[in-house]
Amino acid sequence: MLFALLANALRAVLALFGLHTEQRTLIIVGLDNAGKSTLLYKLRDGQVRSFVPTQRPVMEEVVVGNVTLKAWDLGGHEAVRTLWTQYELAADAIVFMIDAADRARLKEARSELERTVSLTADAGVPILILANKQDRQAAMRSAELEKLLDLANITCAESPLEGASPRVRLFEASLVSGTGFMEGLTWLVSQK
Ligand code: G3D
Ligand code: MG
Repeated sequence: MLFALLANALRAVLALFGLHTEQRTLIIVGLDNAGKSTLLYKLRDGQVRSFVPTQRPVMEEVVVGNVTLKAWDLGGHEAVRTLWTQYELAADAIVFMIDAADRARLKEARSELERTVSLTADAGVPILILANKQDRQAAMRSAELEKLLDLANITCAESPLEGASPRVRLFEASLVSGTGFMEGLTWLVSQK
């Protein structure tokens, strides 16, 4: 019930995002297991599902109104890196998902984030970092994550003018308990 309500609200946010254009593309990237597929299908039909890892495709696509959502697993897939680079460059907005409870892979996530931020700097694509799985006790909160991800440094070359919104922002979220991602996505789609 809660998921259905949230999914409806999120779809309304996406509808606003695609309101004045024929087509907008939102890319969801991050390491595998961060929660991208969960977000994708939650947006599509308001349900949280389980996924069998061996059936996990490299790229998944869902269309909500005028907005196409594409999810990519980053890391490891060197062979398809050129392809997802093209998608990131063509995106209107990017969600970078992190499993906030997975300290062991934070360094790997950081290097993918750094690559994504620098790749999209010229195009000025807004990036929402979703620090997912905040329902888990081990989850790192935003202050710690921003420090460990070295967010200030990653984005230092593009400090916004005073009062302007930064291009990259981190929000705490839990897809399981339904917190945070609504605020994050609302911020993201209001950037362009
Ligand atoms: P991916 O598409 O980024 O690889 P998935 O990630 O969406 O397949 O999610 C990976 C696992 O994390 C799934 O568990 C999913 O249910 C779980 N997950 C997603 N969001 C949250 C969250 O907010 N909190 C918690 N605790 N778990 C979450 P399984 O067990 O199906 O592998
Ligand atoms: Mg997936």
